[in-house]
Amino acid sequence: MPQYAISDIHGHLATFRELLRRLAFSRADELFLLGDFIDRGPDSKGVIDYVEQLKSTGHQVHCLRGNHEQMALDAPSDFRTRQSWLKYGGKETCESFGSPDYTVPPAYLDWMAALPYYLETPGYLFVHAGIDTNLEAPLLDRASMLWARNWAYNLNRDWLENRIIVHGHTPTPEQDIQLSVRSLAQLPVINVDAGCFAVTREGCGQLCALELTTHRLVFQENIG
Ligand SMILES: [Mn+2]
Repeated sequence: MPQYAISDIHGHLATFRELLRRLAFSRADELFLLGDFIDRGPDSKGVIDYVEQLKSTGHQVHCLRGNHEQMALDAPSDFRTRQSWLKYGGKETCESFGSPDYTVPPAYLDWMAALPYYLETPGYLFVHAGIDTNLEAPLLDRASMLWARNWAYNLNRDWLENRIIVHGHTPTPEQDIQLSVRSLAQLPVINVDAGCFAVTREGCGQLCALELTTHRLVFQENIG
């Protein structure tokens, strides 16, 4: 019954489906999706629909909120957020809905609004971007969980205890992800975002699945 973590699908439905096919993902397995389902890629609507299809057919899929879902949620009421969201991939999301006024249908905004900021399992803590573990209540700091970069060097291990943090958000080349898995004894943090959308970046342009028990990594190149 393997458990997997995948992050930052960014509208790349075909690549996501191919990765699950290669994992032989089944109802006996469990999948943690760490946010940024939408934006940049060609089929954000299709990614959300597919996740819901998996759930409705008895698959165990747990979804987190990413900064791109947050931007989509804030866009209708905040002009500046709307401008930057459309620029950083929101336009493609609206196009996947065939929306002439560049909006996301309410049912999909409701889906995003229901996404949690973090998830916990025995031994693991999942967030989209990062955690400021030096705060008094790190799991109330939503800004870090959605947006943090270069945060892991300053880890408060007393707070973390023996857990491993798995996250995404910052596109990272395959060899660096491999190295982080080999270095877990020194730093119990794994970024599984292999920059699926960043196809021109060395070592990126891939979707990465981490198998949580064995720490096996499976990389799928962007086929969209
Ligand atoms: Mn992100």
